[in-house]
Amino acid sequence: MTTQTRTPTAKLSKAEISNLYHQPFLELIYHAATVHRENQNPQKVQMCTLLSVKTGGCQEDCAYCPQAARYHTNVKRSPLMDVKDVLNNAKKAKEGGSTRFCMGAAWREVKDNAEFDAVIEMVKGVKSLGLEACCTLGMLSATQAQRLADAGLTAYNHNLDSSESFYGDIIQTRTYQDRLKTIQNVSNAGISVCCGGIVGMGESDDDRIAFLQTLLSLSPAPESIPINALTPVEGTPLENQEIIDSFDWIRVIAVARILFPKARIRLSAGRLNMSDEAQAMAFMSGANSIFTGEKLLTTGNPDHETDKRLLKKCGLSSFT
Ligand code: SAM
Ligand code: DTB
Ligand code: SF4
Repeated sequence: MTTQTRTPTAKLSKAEISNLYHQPFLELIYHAATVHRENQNPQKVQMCTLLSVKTGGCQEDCAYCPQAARYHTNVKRSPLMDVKDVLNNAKKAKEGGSTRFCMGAAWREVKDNAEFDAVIEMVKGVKSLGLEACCTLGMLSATQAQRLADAGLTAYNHNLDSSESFYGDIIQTRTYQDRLKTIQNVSNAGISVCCGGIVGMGESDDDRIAFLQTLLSLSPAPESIPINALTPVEGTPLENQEIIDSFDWIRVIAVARILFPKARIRLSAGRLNMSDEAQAMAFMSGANSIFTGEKLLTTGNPDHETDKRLLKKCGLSSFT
C-alpha cells in the first residue's frame, strides 16, 4: 500500500485507476485514509454554506436537476436576489461557523448584463466579510472569468458530473467540451477550480473511473472536488432512480482522495440518504468538507444540530 500512495497519480492510466477502485473495500479505505493522513489534517472538516441566488427556470436539460424549466418539479422560480439579502445570508453563514460561501444560479451561462454586475458585487461583499467566495453560474467566457477573478472570487464550481460517454445520457443541451472550456477559462483567470460530479445516476463503475481520470487530466488539478450522490427529485427524468449504495459512494470518495491528495473533497448532495456510519466512513476515506444548513440549493440537507452531533461523534471539528 505504501508504494501505491507514493505513485505520482497524474500519470495513472485508466487501468491503474480501475485497480484502485476495485480494491477490496477495506484495503481501499485504508489506502485512502493513509493518503489523507499524509496530506491533510484528518481531524478537520470545512463547513460551507450554499445559497441559491437565482432559482429555477434554467434552459438546460440536466436530467437530475429540479431547476430545469422543462421538468415539472416543485421548485418555485425566483429572480436574482438583492445583493444586500445575499450578504445578510453570508453573515449568518459566517456566524454559524462556515468559512466558505457558495452562490448558485440556475443559468445556462453568464450574460454580460446588470445581473452579472450584481453577482460581482455579491462576490466582493462576501470576500469583505472574510469568507471564501465561490460561485456556480453555468458557462463562463474568459472575460467573465477575469471579471470574477478581479472581484476576488476564491473558486468557481463547474462539475464534469460523470464520464464523457455517460454525459450524453444525462444532458443534451451542452457538451462535455463546453464544460471543459469553462473550466479552462476559470483556471486561466487564476481562480481555483471546484470540479466534481454526481454518482448514483445509473452510471457504471467504468463511467466513474473514466470521470475520475478526466478530473485527473485537468491542469491545474482541481483544488476542490464535490461528490454529489443523486437526490432523485419528483418531476425530473431521474425521479425513480434508486439511491446509490453507500459503499459505492465511499469508493468514489476514497479513490478521489488517493488521486488528489491535496484537494478538498466535499460531501455535497445526498447526505440525507446516508447513515451517520456511512458519512463517518466517508470522512475516514478522505472527505473533509460538508455543506451545512437544512437546504442545499433547492433540496434538503441535514440541519446544523444534526451535523454538530455527527462531527462530535466522529471526533471532528471545523476549520475556523
Ligand atoms: N447551473 C450551474 C451548473 O450547472 O453548473 C450551477 C448549479 S448546478 C445545480 C450545480 C451542481 O449541482 C450540478 O453540477 C450537479 O452536480 C449538482 N446537482 C444538481 N441537482 C442535483 C441532484 N438532484 N442530486 C445531486 N446533485 C445535483
Ligand atoms: C455541487 O457540486 N453541489 C452543490 C454545489 N456544487 C453547488 C449543489 C448541490 C445541489 C443539489 C440539488 C439542489 O439542492 O437543488
Ligand atoms: Fe441548469 Fe445547472 Fe440545473 Fe443544469 S444543473 S438544469 S445547468 S441549474
